[in-house]
Amino acid sequence: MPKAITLQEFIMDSQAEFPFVSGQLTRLLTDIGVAAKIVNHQVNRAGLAGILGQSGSQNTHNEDQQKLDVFADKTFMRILTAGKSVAGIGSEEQEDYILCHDQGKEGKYVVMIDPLDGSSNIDVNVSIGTIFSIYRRVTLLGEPLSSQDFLQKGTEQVVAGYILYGSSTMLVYTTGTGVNGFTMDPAIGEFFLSHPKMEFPESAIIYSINDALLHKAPQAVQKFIGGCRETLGVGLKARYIGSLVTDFHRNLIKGGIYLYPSTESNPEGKLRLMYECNPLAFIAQQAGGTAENNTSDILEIQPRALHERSPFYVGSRNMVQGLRSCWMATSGPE
Ligand code: AHM
Ligand code: MG
Repeated sequence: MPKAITLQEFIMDSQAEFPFVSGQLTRLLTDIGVAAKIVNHQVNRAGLAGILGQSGSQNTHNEDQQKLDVFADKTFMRILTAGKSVAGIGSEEQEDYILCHDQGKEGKYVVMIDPLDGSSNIDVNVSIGTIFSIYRRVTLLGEPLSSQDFLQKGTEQVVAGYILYGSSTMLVYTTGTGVNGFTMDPAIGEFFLSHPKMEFPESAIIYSINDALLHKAPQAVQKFIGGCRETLGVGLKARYIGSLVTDFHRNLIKGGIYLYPSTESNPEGKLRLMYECNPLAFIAQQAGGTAENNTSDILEIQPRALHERSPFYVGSRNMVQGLRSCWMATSGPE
C-alpha cells in the first residue's frame, strides 16, 4: 500500500515544486490547517459544549451571529495574526479589515475568510464550512497596508480553499495548479490526501438553487431552471443544502451547478464576492469548471467594497454555459 501523504508533507512538496510558494505561504497554509482542526473539534462538540444557538450579537451584514460563528472567527483571527506571514485579514464577520504587525507592515499575504459558512445549519446538525483565499500584498513590505491590498480581483488569488465540517472533515485547496482534497483522520487529528487532482466530472447531474427565490430571479435563471426541470427523472437532480460550501463540494464531486441569483429586492444577490464567490470561483476554474454573475466572469470583477455581494452561478462548465445561453435567449441581464 502506498504511504499516505499528510497535508503538511503535501504543502512542503508543493513548495519545492512551485517557486512562488515561499516559506511564508507554507507556514500560512499550515496555520489554516491548525485553525481548522480547532474549529472542527468545537463543531463536533457543539451539541454538548453549550455553544449552539445565537450569540446575541449581529455581524456587519446585520445577520444574527451564532456562537460558533464567533468562535470560528476568533480562532482563525488568533492563529493567523500570531504568524508572521499575514499582513491583514478581511473576515465576513468583521466590519473592517484587520491589520496585523504594526499596521500590516510585515507579512507578504492578505487573507479573506468566511469563518463559518452555512451558519443557519449549525443548530440542525447539517454540514458547514470555512472558506478562505490568500492574496499577495500590493503595497511594499514595510509600508502600512491599504484598502487596495484587500480589494483585489479574484484573478490575483494565490491560494483558495475551504474546510468542510461534514460526515468527515475535509480541507480542499488550490494554489493555481489543480485542486487537491484532504480528509481528516479524527483518531490522530491529521489531514491526509484523499482526493488528488479534483475535477468536475464530464456529466453534470445536479442543480442547486433556493427554489423560493426562483419567481423573483431574472428570466434567464427561471428559463434555465425550467429546462433543468424538464430533464428531472431522466438525468438531473435538484439538491440544495443551504450551506454554500457543502452544496459546492457535492457538485464538484458529482457534477452540477449552484445558483444564488439576483432578485428585485436584492439585485446583488446574497453571497459575498470576497469571502465566498472568489475563492470558490478559483477552485471551480482549477477543477475545470467556471463561475459567473449576471454579466461577467466572477474572477474578473474589480471589487469596490470589502463586503460587496454578487449573484453567483458556479459549477460544471457545460451547465454554466447553458445558463449563459439563457441570458442570451432572454433580453440579457436585467
Ligand atoms: P452565511 O455565510 O451567513 O452562512 O450565508 C451564506 C449562506 C450560504 O452558505 C448558503 O448557500 C446561503 O447562505 C443560503 O441562503 P438561503 O437561505 O437564502 O438559501
Ligand atoms: Mg458564507
